[in-house]
Amino acid sequence: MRIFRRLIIGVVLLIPLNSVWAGSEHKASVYIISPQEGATVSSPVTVRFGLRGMGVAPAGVERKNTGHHHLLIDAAQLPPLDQPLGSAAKHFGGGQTETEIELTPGKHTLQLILGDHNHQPHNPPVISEPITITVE
Ligand SMILES: [Cu+2]
Repeated sequence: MRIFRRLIIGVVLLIPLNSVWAGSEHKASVYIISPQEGATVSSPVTVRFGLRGMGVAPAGVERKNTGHHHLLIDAAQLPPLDQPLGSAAKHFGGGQTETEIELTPGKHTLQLILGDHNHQPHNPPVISEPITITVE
């Protein structure tokens, strides 16, 4: 009985959250599958991109709820989100979902941001948590 009651409470709590999500244009998220936050790796580093709630399309291909990955390496701050992503980000306009990058020994940060067919961040923007890794 107690489990049943918890289930009901859970469902009731989820309803308002759902209506909040429905209010925004999308509920997509982008994340770095690997390496993991805090990992020690050797260069070249394979970075795998994860995307939930949207699809990957190559640059130049206009399709609703799609985009291509952009990788920020050691970016001190996010690029402007109201204009197309420029050379501060590495573009994966072919629709790639992983890459191999050369990094110098030491600490580095990696962060993903999705851009549309024009390399423009979505509204709201789809940005991953930054991760910090150590290269041997
Ligand atoms: Cu791009």
